[in-house]
Amino acid sequence: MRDEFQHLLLEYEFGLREVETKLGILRDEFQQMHDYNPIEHVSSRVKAADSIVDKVARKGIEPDFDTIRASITDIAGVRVTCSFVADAYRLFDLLTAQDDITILRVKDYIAEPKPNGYKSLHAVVQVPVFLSSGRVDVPVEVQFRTIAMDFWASLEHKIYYKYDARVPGSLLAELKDAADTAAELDSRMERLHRELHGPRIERV
Ligand code: 0O2
Repeated sequence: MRDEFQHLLLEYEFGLREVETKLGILRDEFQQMHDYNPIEHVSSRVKAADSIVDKVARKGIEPDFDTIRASITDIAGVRVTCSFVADAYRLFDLLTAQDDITILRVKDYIAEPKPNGYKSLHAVVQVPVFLSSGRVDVPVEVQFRTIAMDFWASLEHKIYYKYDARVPGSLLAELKDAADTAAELDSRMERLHRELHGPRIERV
């Protein structure tokens, strides 16, 4: 049982590597072709075993491997932090257009932010991994966001856990306000960037 679980997690680890390689190739090609890097930072993680067990309990799903595979799609997660909103969408388009990538689900919290102010573009994609036993298709959740969105989300996450999900109303209002400020900063920075580089950003 333990070995089977370890093997399951290893498949997700390989799925992450595939997606990270794809993102690294896009970043390096952009840098070389356009002298421009649309990716600020990429981080990834395989969900900790404890968090998977918590999620299984929270969702009330059967704790067998097949159900876990089918129901929990963020066991492998990659976060792509970009300078500008346009880059977040551009990277999403370039990654999901690749032949061996299948889009399973998209949630565009940039176009439609969550009520608390959370913004990010989420895509659950399936990527093939070739093992000695054959091909397995591994779901990976990829989150695309700007530096400002990432800054906000990481602070909000800390506050949420500090208050054990019972965040006081005044703090929630401040967080929403901060999210609006972050969105305004994103717009201003992107406008400045366009002024600086002219239409070049449109071409790359
Ligand atoms: P962690 O620690 O990042 O892994 P799901 O429960 O995943 O099947 P859900 O919740 O509808 O379905 O998925 P969604 O909306 O795509 O969000 C999942 C992930 O997005 C979360 O993972 C967070 O990483 C991030 N996220 C979503 N909403 C918020 C938010 O309001 N604030 C912050 N800071 N992050 C958010 P986990 O598993 O919750 O956490």
